[in-house]
Amino acid sequence: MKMTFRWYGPNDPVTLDKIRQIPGMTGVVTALYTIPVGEVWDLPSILALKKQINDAGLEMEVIESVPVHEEIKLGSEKRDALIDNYIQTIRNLGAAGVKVICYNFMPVFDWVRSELKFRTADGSNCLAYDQHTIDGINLEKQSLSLPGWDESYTRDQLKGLLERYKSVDGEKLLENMTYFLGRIIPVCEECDVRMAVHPDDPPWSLFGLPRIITSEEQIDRLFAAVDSPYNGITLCTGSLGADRHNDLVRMAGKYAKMGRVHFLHARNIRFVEQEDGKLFFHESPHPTACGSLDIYGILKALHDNGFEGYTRPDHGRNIWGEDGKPGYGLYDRALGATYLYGLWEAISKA
Ligand code: DNO
Repeated sequence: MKMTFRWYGPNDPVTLDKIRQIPGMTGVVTALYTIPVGEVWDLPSILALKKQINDAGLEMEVIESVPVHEEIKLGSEKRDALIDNYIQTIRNLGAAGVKVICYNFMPVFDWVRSELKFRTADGSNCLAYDQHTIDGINLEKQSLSLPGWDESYTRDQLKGLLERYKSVDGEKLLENMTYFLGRIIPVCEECDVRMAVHPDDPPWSLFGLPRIITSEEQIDRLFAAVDSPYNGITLCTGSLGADRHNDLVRMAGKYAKMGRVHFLHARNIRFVEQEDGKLFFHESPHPTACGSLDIYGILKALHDNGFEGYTRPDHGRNIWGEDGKPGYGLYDRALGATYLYGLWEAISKA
């Protein structure tokens, strides 16, 4: 397991120097944030970013994300040219020594939370999901945009996109994803770059839009559709774990054994029971005891089944007065990294 840290590029207040001082850190996970979705990432820009990272004593072996254009997800006639661009980006990243590309296939929106600064009992704040608030969102009347997304839309653009997605259900979306992977995976094999799809967060359909990377059954379908070790996943515990039907320990073991887990996003969440039974959870410190997920069990299952991928501590709270980008401040993620590192050492030596 290689420990990495997400870095939002030169404007990230969490600088490379700080990341380097976290024990066990080997590299950062980042992206070229200035290139519009759909365009080719040119080699000189990739190499310049890599140099900046290497000069700080860190590696750049994982990209999160190369976003997939909506026309590809919609399966429109514009998709082939956009997939050609995506392929050229894979080739350029491979030439620069990148090993894993994290991406997602969620229509329109990336991760969704209802609160960015939910105050917990110890005075820290974190991201939370309250089904009541989500149910109250009307996208006809309001727009939705969260920090950390690769794209955001004006109200009119959003309206147009939502309209076009009316003809795309879960089956159609999976078909479009299979088409996309069918074209790119042979290139990944050639360039030795592994694709690691990020599960849908949360893992159910929202605002009438389909979401398909949600469960063991769906991930099995995805793997069968394009059967190559280069077609893998980012095991994001907080995303899949939001659906209590997902047995994360089992999934971690099974997919690690298949050699399909290329990247681990380790995050814990805590479910809070509501009187009316509606879902509420907030993100929690990474250790098992602090949340509802068995982080130890997941790491053990990965270890015992030969996991050799990259890991990063996912979403941290804002603690010690830090006012960081939601989920991506320094302190709590650094604590998470050392916890995960220690857990891995103990499991490996036991
Ligand atoms: C949220 C992240 C996601 C992830 C993308 C991958 O914090 O885990 O935004 O980067 O879904 O494409």
